[in-house]
Amino acid sequence: MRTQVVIIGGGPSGLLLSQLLHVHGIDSVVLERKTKDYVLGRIRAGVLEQGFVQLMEEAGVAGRLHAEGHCHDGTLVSYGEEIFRIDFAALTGKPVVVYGQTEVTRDLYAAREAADGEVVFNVDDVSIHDADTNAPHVTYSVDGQSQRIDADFVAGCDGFHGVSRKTIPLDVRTEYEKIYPFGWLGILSETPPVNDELIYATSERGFALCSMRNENLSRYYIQCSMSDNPHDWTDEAFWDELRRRIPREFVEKLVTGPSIEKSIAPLRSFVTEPMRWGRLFLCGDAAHIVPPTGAKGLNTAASDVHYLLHGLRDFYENDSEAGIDGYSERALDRVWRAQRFSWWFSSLMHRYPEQSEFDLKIQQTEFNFLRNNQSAQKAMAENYVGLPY
Ligand code: RFL
Ligand code: PHB
Repeated sequence: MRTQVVIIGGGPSGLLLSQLLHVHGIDSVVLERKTKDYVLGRIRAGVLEQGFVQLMEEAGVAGRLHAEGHCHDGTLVSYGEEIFRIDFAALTGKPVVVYGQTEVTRDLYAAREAADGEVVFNVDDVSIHDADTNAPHVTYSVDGQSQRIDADFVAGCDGFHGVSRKTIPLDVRTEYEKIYPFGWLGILSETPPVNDELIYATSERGFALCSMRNENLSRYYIQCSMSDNPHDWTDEAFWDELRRRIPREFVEKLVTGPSIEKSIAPLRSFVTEPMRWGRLFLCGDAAHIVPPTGAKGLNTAASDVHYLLHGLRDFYENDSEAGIDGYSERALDRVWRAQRFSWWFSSLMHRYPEQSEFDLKIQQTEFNFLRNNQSAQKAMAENYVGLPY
């Protein structure tokens, strides 16, 4: 088989890239290790930047997002009983849109199917060959049969645990990593959200986030130990702990119910450089991970897709390699800014195991500075709604 771009990974990065390439007349094949149901069963991101929404529009898949997504003009931030609002609309003129990653992925799969786009599920043993030449190919097996696809380019959209990043030789790549000494225990429940905007809360007992998917579907997280097991957390224990971490006025409004999903996510900051090796380009979690506090993971994956799309269009439409040559540098510039923001917001909002009295005072002072200083709020809002591409 032959195609122009082989895309490894059928998560949001791979599907968005595939659909955008299709809109611009470039063929691709997506290879996904799991089944579609498995990919759609992963509960992840919920907050989209305008840049993401614009890419969904360009891809021709923004109908349901516009109908069912909710624009949020601000967010609440609390420290114990102290609470204030960051007004994104007043500070930046832009909102964010709450629309789950599951729905984004569902819309993209529907569009790929409607366009007869090729997505191969259940692939095993994916291996990238000759990426440092102009004629790369990918081998894989499906149902025990070995297959080969020849292509002009390979897009590595296969997440943090994929094969693409590892294909780049160790002497070519540099990895930067920070592991946080805690995780997030998240639940989904069919209850109305406690507030119509998100609440990022911190307290003596640690971080909590009140988020949502729609009017009757809430997403809540609490900071937990990475040694915790989600099965040991009863729903009651989760709700009790959440109540201890959010301001009293919201404790009174909180509607609880059975969880329909419960899982623990680690917090990690990670970047690999460069994001390109010959004809192989890394996009999204394959190249970088942020702690979820700033809601930047999926959004940064989307900016990578944007830069790569422009590079590939430049190649096919203008016979120019300038765009693909500049891809890694342009993507990494924005990636590091998202890393900085995610690290800063995570550091502000979590309790650390060996935090000294000095560290706590600094955290409290940082919080007060953000609450009282318009410039600090503007910087926060600009990063949260998304820096320009
Ligand atoms: P994904 O989603 O991991 O998809 C990669 C796909 O590649 C497949 N794969 C392979 N396929 C073929 N061969 C192989 N060898 C393969 N190895 C892997 C996998 O099965 C999978 O389908 O990466 P992608 O597409 O780059 O998307 C990244 C996002 O999923 C991620 O950044 C976000 O979910 C992060 N994130 C958030 N991002 C936001 O922008 N806003 C948020 O509000 C937000 N909240 C979150 C989050 C991530 C979380 N978790 C669970 C880490 C909240 C949480 C709790
Ligand atoms: C979510 O709704 O899952 C969510 C929202 C904001 C974040 C992280 C996760 O910062």
